[in-house]
Amino acid sequence: MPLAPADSDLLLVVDVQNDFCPGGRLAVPDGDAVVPVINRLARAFAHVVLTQDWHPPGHRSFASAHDGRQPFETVDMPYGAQTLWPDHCVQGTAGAALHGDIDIQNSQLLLRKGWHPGIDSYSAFFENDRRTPTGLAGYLRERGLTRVFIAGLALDFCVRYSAEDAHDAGFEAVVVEDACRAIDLAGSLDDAHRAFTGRGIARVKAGDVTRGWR
Ligand code: VGL
Ligand code: ZN
Repeated sequence: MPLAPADSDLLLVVDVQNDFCPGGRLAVPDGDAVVPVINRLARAFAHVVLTQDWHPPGHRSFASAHDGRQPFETVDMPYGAQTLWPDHCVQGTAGAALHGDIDIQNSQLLLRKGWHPGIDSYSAFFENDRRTPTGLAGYLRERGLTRVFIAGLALDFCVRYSAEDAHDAGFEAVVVEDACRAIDLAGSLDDAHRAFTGRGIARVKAGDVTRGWR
């Protein structure tokens, strides 16, 4: 079904950064394949927001910040269970930069997240404590944007939780599946699909969105 973005629609481009692409510190398989898809997709939208995972050195989501722990293990944080990651997207490093081929002249906001030293932030709306807002919901509301199309990395972490939170905050959430790639850790991709289905979050293809707009 063709979907022509309206003036109240936003494209949210999540974490298309060097560290999440092949050769990066937390590489998502085939992660850089989303870049041309997203560049094309963005041209169909009047409104685009980008996010950037942006951790201080020694961030508590890094396994290296926990004695004797390895990446991809789970630990208890004050706010609940947290997967530990390799050091990635450290503020100011080349790995934290957006992929160099991202070419979106019409983006309006670059939202950095994950900068609280002790809290991870998958979602573009809330930190992983599920209570600390990033301010994005207020920004969208104030601008009259009501539907959020989501693309980027990784489908089963930052894209998933951004879509859930957008939906729960009263926005319509649409995941552009072929403009995302997944980490797929311990069933996380199946979990993401179940979460989308359970909440009625639509999954579409980039070709459906851009059709008629070129
Ligand atoms: C992400 C793990 C850690 C993501 C960010 O962008 O999906 N995943 N930090
Ligand atoms: Zn991160």
